[in-house]
Amino acid sequence: MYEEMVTARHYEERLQEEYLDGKQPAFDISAGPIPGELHLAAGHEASGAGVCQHLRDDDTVTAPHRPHHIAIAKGVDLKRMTAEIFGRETGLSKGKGGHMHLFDPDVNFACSGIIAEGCPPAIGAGLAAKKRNTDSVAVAFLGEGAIDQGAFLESLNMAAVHDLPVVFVVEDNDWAISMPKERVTDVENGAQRAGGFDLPGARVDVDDAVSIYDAAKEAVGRARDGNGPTLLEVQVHRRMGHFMGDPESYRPDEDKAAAEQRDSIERLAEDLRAHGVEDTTIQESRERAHERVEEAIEWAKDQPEPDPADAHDDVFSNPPSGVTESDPSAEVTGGDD
Ligand SMILES: Cc1ncc(C[n+]2csc(CCOP(=O)(O)OP(=O)(O)O)c2C)c(N)n1
Ligand SMILES: [Mg+2]
Repeated sequence: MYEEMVTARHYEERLQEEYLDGKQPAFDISAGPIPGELHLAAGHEASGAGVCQHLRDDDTVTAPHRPHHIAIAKGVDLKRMTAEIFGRETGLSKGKGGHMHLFDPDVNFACSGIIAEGCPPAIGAGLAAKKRNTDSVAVAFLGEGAIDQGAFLESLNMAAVHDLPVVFVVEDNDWAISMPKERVTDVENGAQRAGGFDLPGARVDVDDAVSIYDAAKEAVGRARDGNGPTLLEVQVHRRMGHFMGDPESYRPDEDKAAAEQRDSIERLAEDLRAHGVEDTTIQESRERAHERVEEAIEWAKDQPEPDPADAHDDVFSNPPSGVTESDPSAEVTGGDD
């Protein structure tokens, strides 16, 4: 878990550097090697690592717009994921999805830029597992800012009514863009939502990977054993802006400083030391993680850009009339997608 968490943190720090390349001084969002928006998950690492430790490749995970730590923990190929973020042809979706639309069928991972939108596909995966009589489970991650979304609440209901092998994991980082949790919802503990659907709910109050691991073990075990869904809320923290370029002018300095104090990676390192793990072992783990990230980024930056002539390939399942897969320049005259 420690190595995975260091990988995820270093990944975000390196993407931050790459992202800013060429975008200054006027912050041109389309410039540089990573065009478009980028939501980094530094501070969320304990959640992905603690939960996904209990998952297999055949289990499904859906993540929100802040997905990298979860993708890494689920075992998504880091090189192809990085190529996707850099918009390269060898990316997971040939560079057409970008960082909010990572999709890897090899390990059943997907994410979406629409908040709470991972919940319905996760219950679909849970229903499929149940109908196929397998013991696969599905986990939907979402932010605390999404706990009043219809897609989430309807999914809780459906999962409960059909007793589906699904775990909902709410990552509470205290903020939804510039909106603190208490201004948008009356429940301090998002896991209370479970009560309305008569399913088990639990909250992990500290940014601690081991506590999240323990809570997720119970929840995933319950789903795998055929005992239905669980709602888990886990406390994480946001070390960076909502998206890259967010000046965070709405955020009190003390809040950011307090969040940084709650570093789950340092906490886990201390736990490891307390359990007799040598500093050199911890350091080697860090070095392996850093090397893996550097290798993925170097590889991705070397990959070819997609051919503009392929722009419409794989985009429409039923192309609008006038557009053929190989002739994107043709005039679009409407369609039924
Ligand atoms: C349905 C929907 N409404 C609004 C948005 C715009 N939006 C993007 S992220 C976000 C806040 C998400 O906050 P939270 O769920 O707490 O996740 P966090 O960013 O804190 O990880 C919003 C409102 C969206 N993507 N989808
Ligand atoms: Mg949030």
